Amino acid sequence: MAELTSLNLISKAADMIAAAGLTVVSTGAGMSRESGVRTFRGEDGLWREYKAEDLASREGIRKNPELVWEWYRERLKACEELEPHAGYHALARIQNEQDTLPVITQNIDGLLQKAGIRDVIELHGNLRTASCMNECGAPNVRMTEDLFKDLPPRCTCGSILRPDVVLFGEQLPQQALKRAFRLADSCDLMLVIGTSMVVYPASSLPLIAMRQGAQVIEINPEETPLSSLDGTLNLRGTAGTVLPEIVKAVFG
Ligand code: BJW
Ligand code: ZN
Repeated sequence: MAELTSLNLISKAADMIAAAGLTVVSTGAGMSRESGVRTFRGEDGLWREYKAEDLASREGIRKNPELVWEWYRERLKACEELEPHAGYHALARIQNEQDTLPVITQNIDGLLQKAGIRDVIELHGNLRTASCMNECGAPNVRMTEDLFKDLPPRCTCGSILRPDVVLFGEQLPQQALKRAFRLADSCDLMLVIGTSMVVYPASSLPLIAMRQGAQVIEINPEETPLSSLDGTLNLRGTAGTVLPEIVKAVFG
């Protein structure tokens, strides 16, 4: 019976995707879990070992730049070695079949792009470049192995470099954020995949979508603050299993 229910939910989600004019995807760390990227919160989350404010804040970098850079070095190395899982390929298929499928992401791991997905809107930056903590105007530096020879890496002006990711208390890249808000405000359907929905402003996107009448599908093995809202279709499973099932139901 449980299986039947979940099959019905998949076929409902498939119908919604097939019928929607503009579908927008919003992903969080859980999207990459099955590729081997650790999430932040939850059972094996990164914040269990490290305090968020010690690593993902300007103050953290200033206080302990070596620790923060060690952490980003490990994560960069992991991201370079990892491959997108079946859920990523399923998203790429939807995008190819439907032509338009903007994907808003809080992730910095580059796996969407690695899966060939176009039109990725990175809300929390990326691991491709680093820049001067003191914003001296020197150009951004590519994050290659060379950068990690002597930690912490420094700008030509002598200040510490920081990865071009969005730390707590920092503004998100304004163009990306504007586009994400516009998409939330104009989409017919939003797929929200693998985010705990606790970090603002990304967490407000499905609420904006709902408020203007869009439908919302959540794909997450755990409940989030979004799950209990009227109008959310909850698919309790992992991105790597649920997305391929949906794609099979829509396109065969
Ligand atoms: C699976 C799965 C599988 C597992 N398949 N799913 C008080 C109240 C409200 C807001 C604030 C407040 N005080 C401060 C704020 C603002 C703050 C904020 O929201 N804080 C909250 C924590 C309270 N936000 C900011 O500061 C943002 N800037 C901003 O708002 O500017 C204006 C402003 C400034 C100052 C004051 C007020 C406003 C910036 C946020 C930057 C976040 N940065 C990080 C680090 C990025 C770089 C890096 O990666 O190193 O972004 S923190 C971290 O959390 C990272 C993530 O992108 C982000 C979100 O996490 P996510 O993706 O949701 O992951 P998890 O781990 O939380 O959840 C994983 C989910 O996956 C779970 O639900 C699992 O169940 C699920 N899952 N396996 C599908 N296989
Ligand atoms: Zn500098």
